[in-house]
Amino acid sequence: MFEVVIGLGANLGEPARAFTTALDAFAAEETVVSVSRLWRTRPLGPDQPDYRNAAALIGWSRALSNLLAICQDLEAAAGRDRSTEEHWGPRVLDLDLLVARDLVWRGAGLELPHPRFHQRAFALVPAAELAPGWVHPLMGRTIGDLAEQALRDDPGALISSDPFPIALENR
Ligand code: A4P
Ligand code: MG
Repeated sequence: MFEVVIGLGANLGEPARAFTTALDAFAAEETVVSVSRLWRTRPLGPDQPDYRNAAALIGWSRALSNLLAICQDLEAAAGRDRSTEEHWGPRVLDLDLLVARDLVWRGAGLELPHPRFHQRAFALVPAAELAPGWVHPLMGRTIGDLAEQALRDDPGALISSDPFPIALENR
């Protein structure tokens, strides 16, 4: 059983609804252990609307490549088309596998921890709500620590947060 923190991001359409649909799909397959607050975050990349970001801790008993494939199917179902997308540009749904406890994996289509996870407040802060004491296996520091550092380095990265707005089934 893998314990995986998934990062959810979106800045087009209805992010909270897209997140809930994705989390319900995960819950139908395996266990969604916990979900972070829903954060409003300053966009990183080209000029674009503010993002909503959140994180979910999931227990996953199958291959992680299978979880990534499900994430990509959910992104496509939400209307995402990678072929027309700008690098780091606006999107209806982005699901990233951020970290799977102490697993280090460097495959062609999947890297864990996510290669930019340790640098990004919009991923670290929601993840730190769920797994503050996990030690990032490449950085040797806890996710809580890395989140605090990212906020010190870029205090304006996170704008505000609300409780996750929509009740999820089976969690
Ligand atoms: N891939 C490898 N490892 C992973 C992993 N651990 N999780 C591969 C997910 N995917 C992984 O990703 C590109 C490829 O990475 C995939 O084919 C997959 O096999 P993608 O989702 O197609 O493209 P992307 O998400 O645009 O790429 P990238 O560079 O990962 O973007 P990021 O780093 O996710 O950044 N600002 C705010 N405030 N909040 C955001 O959420 N997100 C981005 C996108 C930019 N600015 C943002 C936010
Ligand atoms: Mg992505």
